[in-house]
Amino acid sequence: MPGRSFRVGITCYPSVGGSGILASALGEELARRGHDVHFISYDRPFRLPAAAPRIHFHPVEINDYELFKYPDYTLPLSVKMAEVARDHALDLLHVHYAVPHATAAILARAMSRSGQEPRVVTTLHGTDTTLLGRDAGYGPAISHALTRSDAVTAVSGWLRDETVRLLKVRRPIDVIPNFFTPRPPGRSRAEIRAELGVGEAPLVVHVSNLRPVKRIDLLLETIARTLPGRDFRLLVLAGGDFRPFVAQAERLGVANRVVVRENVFEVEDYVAAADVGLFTSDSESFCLGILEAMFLGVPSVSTGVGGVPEVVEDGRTGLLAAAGDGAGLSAALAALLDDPARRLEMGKAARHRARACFSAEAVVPCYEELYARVIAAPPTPAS
Ligand code: GMT
Repeated sequence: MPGRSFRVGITCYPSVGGSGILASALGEELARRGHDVHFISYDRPFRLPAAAPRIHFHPVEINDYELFKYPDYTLPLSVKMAEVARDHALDLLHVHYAVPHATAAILARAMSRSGQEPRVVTTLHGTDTTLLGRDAGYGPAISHALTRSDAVTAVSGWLRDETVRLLKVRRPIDVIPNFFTPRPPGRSRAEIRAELGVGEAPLVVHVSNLRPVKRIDLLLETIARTLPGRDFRLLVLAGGDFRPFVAQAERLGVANRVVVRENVFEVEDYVAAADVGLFTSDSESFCLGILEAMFLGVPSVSTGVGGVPEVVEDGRTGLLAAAGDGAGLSAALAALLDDPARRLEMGKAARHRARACFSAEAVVPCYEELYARVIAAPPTPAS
């Protein structure tokens, strides 16, 4: 590892979600490069290995006092952050997803002894700005935490610009894109396809938490539009409950073409068994699902919303359609399903772009440089 090693506290949502996945991957990569990494959260991030050198986990205990109608997480989190920062001489707290993590980190820094304050790095992932930033009950607190962070990063240029536009934040925001490191394959393509019972039919894959912004209604509509005259299956790798969508799938007559797997750990094995990705979101700051598919040589058809055009080069490493455009998505999907040679060529270009621009080797040094920069500077004043 070039340069010095850092002692980093990482806070993220530990359950299924792009920001938690990215934060866990970053922690793993930092530890691999010799840094000491301390995860501070209410649960161990689900993708984090059970035991790994230089990775530590500090759970935040939450007391459900009778007096509280709503249990509070921000204060116990900030106290734990300050405690871990003191006991392990952390150089910095790197929080993923601003709410409430950035506010808790600012408070932890303020509670630390003068001269021993950890620096605060906040990484914005999307809905912390695009959804909560618009909420009058959160917006001012988010702006405050961003202004008082020692550095702020966004996962795409689009998200940086949206943050400035929505929150009127007047401070530099570094763009550091997401990265992905595929785990070594566990089961072969043939084994996965046998498990799914899809035979030799082309397989379209969708990976998401199924929140409303992902537009699962549009996903199913796109499948229904594309099916006539074609034989293929849709695999939904769901980080959420698919049951609310079953009725629509039946109404559209596509239920027998859809296979669902919820909360799978071996995402890579399933994605590698697919031929095309399909993503229909109304908003996406980056879309980690597209990147996972690209790394596995699977080109995607997607709405070209938010930061997605920074990930996918339309026509070369995937195909983009307008937001909400079922006909456009279906035409693009049909074009790839009907042309296996184009699909393969696009998949190869996608994998090449993913490795060149969005690998750990390309991206993690940007965080290391940022850490060195913020540690060399004095902490940002609290007010
Ligand atoms: O997609 C979600 O709703 C989850 C959310 C999160 O913070 O976990 O995802 C956001 O962060 C991901 C990782 O940076 C990005 O890949 C997603 O595009 C982004 N989601 C949205 O902007 C809707």
